[in-house]
Amino acid sequence: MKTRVTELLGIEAPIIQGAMAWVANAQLAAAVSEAGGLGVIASGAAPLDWIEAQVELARSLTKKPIGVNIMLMNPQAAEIARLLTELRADVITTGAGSPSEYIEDWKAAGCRVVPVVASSALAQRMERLGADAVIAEGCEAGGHIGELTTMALVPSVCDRVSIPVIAAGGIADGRGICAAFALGAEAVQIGTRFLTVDECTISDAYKEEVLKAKDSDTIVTGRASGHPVRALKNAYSRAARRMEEDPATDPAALEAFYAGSLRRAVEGDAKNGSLMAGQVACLVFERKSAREVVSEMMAEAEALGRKGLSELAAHNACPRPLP
Ligand code: TUI
Repeated sequence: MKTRVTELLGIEAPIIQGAMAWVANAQLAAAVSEAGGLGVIASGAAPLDWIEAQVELARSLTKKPIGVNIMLMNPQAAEIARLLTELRADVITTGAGSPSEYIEDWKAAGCRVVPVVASSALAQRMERLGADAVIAEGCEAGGHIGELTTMALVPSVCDRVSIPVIAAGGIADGRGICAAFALGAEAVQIGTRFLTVDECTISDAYKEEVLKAKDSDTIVTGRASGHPVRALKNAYSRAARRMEEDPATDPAALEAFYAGSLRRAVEGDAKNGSLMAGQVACLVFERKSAREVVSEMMAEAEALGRKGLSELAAHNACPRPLP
């Protein structure tokens, strides 16, 4: 299918893989791009030489477009921004901040620029500065989140910018894609559903927790410090929340407690690591390949898209067999 986003990015399915730090490497990104979506390498807090090597590895694994994400809270963001210009990344997505100062250089290098926004104000600023599209990410998402839900944010952004909008947060199947399109989005970004695909190289312990999760199993920590993060409930996230709620907690001790927590989860410590995942972890209950996930979600969305409203209202069953 075609939308302005598939045309802009040169992809077949309007699905962008979320750039999950320590998770979204060349293997996962190449698998999603090979499946017809846009794979995205997360630069997270990784060293420059790792980022460059991952981009080169992805380019050797697929000839299709690949995106790279820059996490703007990273103190090294300026260096990474320069590296992505030099590498002429096909697509650059950004998160956790405003990429205003980098957009001009990226555009001059021929990159497509697609910032993640959590408000319509930032979306409008990004459009003015030359962004090609924006990803409107609601707080159902995993990891670092804003305040608004996808249901409120996506139509609000769509009403206020002319560039294409990609919906993110709370989408894990064809129903979610169809709903996002009804809100005005022209593509979706999907993170959590890709955590458990065969090509995702995170620990099995992390994958098992995602597969087991129910709808009430995520928690938001870090609100007090201004960096809210959604993750699965476990010993780590519950302890973080307790420390945040205790007025006697030393802020430096809390920062030290957060440090390295995502990496620990990715490497297999499902108790003391931060198992970042979105609320839709409850919709993820099977292990499949990236290709199967992309084609299944698109088939579900296309089938729903052919229905009229009253037929849609009668559709109330999960499109996949529940475990
Ligand atoms: O960035 C994300 N999700 C992330 S980044 C990350 S790494 C991390 N690890 C530990 C602690 C904190 C982060 C894990 N997950 N999503 C994109 C996103 N961007 N969500 C929300 C925003 C956002 C919020 C405010 C973007 C811009 C913004 O305002 C910027 C401004 O200047 O107005």
